Amino acid sequence: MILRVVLGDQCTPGLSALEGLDPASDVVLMAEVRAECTYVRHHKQKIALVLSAMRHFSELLRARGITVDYVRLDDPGNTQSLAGEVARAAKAHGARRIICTHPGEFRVLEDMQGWEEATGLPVEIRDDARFLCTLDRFRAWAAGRKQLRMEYFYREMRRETGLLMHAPDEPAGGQWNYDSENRAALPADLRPPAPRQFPPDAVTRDVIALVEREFPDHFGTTEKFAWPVTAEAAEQALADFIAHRLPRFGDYQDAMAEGEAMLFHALISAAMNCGLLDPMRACRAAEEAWQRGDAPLNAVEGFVRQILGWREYVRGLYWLKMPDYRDTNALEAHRKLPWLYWSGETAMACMRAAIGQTRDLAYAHHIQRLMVTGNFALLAGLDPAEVNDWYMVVYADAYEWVELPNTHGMALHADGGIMASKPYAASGAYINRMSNHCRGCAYDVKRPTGPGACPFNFLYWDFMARHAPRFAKNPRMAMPLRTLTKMAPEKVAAMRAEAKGFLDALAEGREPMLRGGR
Ligand code: FAD
Ligand code: DLZ
Ligand code: SF4
Repeated sequence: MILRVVLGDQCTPGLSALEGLDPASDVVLMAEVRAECTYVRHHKQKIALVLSAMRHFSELLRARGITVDYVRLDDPGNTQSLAGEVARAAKAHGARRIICTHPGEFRVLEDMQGWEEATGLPVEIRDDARFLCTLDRFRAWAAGRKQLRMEYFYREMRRETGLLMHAPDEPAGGQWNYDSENRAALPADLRPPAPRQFPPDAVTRDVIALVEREFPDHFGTTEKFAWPVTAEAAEQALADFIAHRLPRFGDYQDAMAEGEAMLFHALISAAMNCGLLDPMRACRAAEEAWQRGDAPLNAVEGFVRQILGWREYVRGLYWLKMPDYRDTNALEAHRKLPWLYWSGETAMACMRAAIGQTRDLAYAHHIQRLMVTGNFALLAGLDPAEVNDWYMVVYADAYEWVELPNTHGMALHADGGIMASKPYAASGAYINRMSNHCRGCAYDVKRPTGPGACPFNFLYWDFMARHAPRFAKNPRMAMPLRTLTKMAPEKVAAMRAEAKGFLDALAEGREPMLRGGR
């Protein structure tokens, strides 16, 4: 008898751990365990989503005649760790071997590598074939390269998969990348269509009650839970995106707007990351929409680039660079994460919007993560370990393989530039250009310093001054550094003093512009 282990983010019928399964003898183990719910104190919606997806998936396997040993979180005897449950099940079923699929996080791989010794049984860890680029393929691509630029990786992936290609070396439309056409702000008279919601079914309602009981202190609320928890629902979510939002996804990919949490985004990462939706299926569906003339190329290419390019690239990078990657702190950032990241209580309208929707929906789109909360953390010099923890906690789609490169590398530049050739640092002007948040903000985006000045402004120049020597030779930083050298030294000194005063005040929970601030 072979014990086949399926983790919470492996709810995929074609999972490599299930290949060759003999329904007459083999048993699939799926275990809800406290250790996985609390290694970071995940958003309540993330736990509910994963446990509900696991329960639904176990029923699907059973309906196919497969024996599933499903351990619920509150089952008596649950040892509350993956290793403990594997050992218990192996003994109970008299297993001869254990088969599993490569996990998404380094700490789980290390754990899995100890299962052989813990159980005395051979453990086979199979590749995770749900990704479009194998880890070996990525390693081969990275070998000998000085710079690991996503764009070049993406082009190889386009060639290899034939996605959006006219001929072997000819991208559809003649261009590889339409990023420059993805930068419009949302016009005042354009209301994005409301995405399809997936209200909790009976299984999810049970799980939400369990989460509220067992993890009452975790971040976030569950009232607005609307995630797909089955492959069927994930397919409907994709179809809803392709029909109603994909055509404008390209134009407004970088836009932000007050009261518009989702704009034209796909909302599929949470489902895709736990195995409910196949990434190639999502890319092909978008390509077909373009071929039918239902969506323009800039939208479809932008979408395919995110999945075939960025998603595969960050995974490859994670496994190439771990475990040392997460310990780097190239910009020597040591400030503690201010409480406002948890409370959302701030007079900064852009931060309040991003954090508020994160609490209510376990979702913020890419530009909010990168250019609002991420940018603030970068400029303020917040400790990467604390910021990484925050991003791991607060999003329904957070798994370290994708969260870490995006946060540590792209948003914080803590890897010293492996992922991005320059830091994504921006002043309030960027946020003002891409959103309408500044109009209703207590701060003045046009003021660089002085009472009511937008914090992103003085923090930006403080960041530039702080790191000027490091970036002096980086051609992509030449423009802001030149502007800095042209500024009167007193002005720079005033902004730096203001930045320090503001951050010290935040650390003490008293933001100057926030009435009754903590
Ligand atoms: P869309 O904007 O509609 O994009 C479509 C799909 O492309 C996404 O579903 C996702 O699978 C993929 N994608 C887009 N951008 C990226 C990217 N940079 N890296 C990997 N895949 C991408 N994504 C996660 O899945 N989990 C995370 O924990 C996560 N943490 C992030 C942290 C930071 C600081 C930043 C800047 C980005 C992070 N991202 C993460 C990437 C991105 O923000 C989310 O994938 C996206 O917002 C998910 O929403 P969506 O499905 O509506 O995506
Ligand atoms: C995220 C998560 C949660 C909240 N709970 C479980 C669980 O109870 N059992 C399980 O097998 N997996 C869970 N997961 C997903 C794992 O954390 C995930 O498999 C690892 O982080 C590796 O990607
Ligand atoms: Fe954000 Fe500054 Fe604009 Fe306020 S003024 S919304 S703090 S960028």
